[in-house]
Amino acid sequence: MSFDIVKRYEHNPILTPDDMPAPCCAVYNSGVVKTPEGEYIMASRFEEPNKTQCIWVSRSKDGINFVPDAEPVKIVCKPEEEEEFNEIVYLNGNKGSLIGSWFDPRINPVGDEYYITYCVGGDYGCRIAIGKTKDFKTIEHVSFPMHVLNRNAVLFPEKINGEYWMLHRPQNAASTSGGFIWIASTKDWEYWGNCKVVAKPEQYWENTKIGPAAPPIKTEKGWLIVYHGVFPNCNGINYGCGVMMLDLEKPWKVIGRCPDPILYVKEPYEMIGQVPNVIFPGAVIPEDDGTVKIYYGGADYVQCLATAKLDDLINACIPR
Ligand code: M1P
Repeated sequence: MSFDIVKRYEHNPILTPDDMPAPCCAVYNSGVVKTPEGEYIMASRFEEPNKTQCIWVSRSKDGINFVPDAEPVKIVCKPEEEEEFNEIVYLNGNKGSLIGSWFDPRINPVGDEYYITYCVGGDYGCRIAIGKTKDFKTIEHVSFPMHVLNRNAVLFPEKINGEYWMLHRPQNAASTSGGFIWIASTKDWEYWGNCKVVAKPEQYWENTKIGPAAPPIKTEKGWLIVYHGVFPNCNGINYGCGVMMLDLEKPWKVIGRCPDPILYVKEPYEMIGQVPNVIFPGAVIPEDDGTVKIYYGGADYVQCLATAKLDDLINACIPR
């Protein structure tokens, strides 16, 4: 059974608003990377009490105990891009409003560079942004790869067939509901094409929508993908986390998938928060001992950690 292959860290949550150096009402849905030097860097969605959101980085030696930076990440763009950037990320057409919104960051190592994919909110709806960073203190804006009403973007770590590839989720116009996992590719980070549907909900637990969660992991069997799926409760939503395998050369082709969630809402810190019954994975970090660390947000409030054996995740994907 796939239900018991993931173990929650016994002292979850690993990061809460009380750990942060500035007032906040939530810190969650983080992307994480382990650098070649062995440092874990976590970029979290940080919500100020006035609901402005930003990305806040914390660092760790063991992947469990994280120390937040003194201030949030700065997002910078070239002077000629500033007008477009501000119009897209700020509310009220940026007229007198400083309420911007960037959230749900993913850290994507591509080659020897770190790309940050994240969502921006604003007058036009949610849109994916891509940035690049060296020090995780400043993110340099690269592009808005897709039209509005797109989210959950993650990047493949290497070129496939000479191009860079991204998984993402177009959403319904009216709400964040709806949506399948799509793929697109680019040669230059500016213009994207080859847009294809990769996967749709298949089981009850993921009935409402599925979205890519963490950058794909290359295995001998294919690209291992962790994703979130949502089930509609009579009083709201209920999230789970699933796995599937994509073809190494044709990453739009699902070659294996687990019918059950590998992680589903069970603990109080996943049920009680700003949005109840949410587990929102954002990173899967392979370790040398064959395990992986799975980082996920709990109830849109705190940051949590779980572990699994990489082989168990691979074997949970039933070939098709
Ligand atoms: O509130 C649950 C989640 O809702 C959105 O995620 P998605 O539409 O991809 O399921 C995001 O706002 C996410 O941050 C949030 O955790």
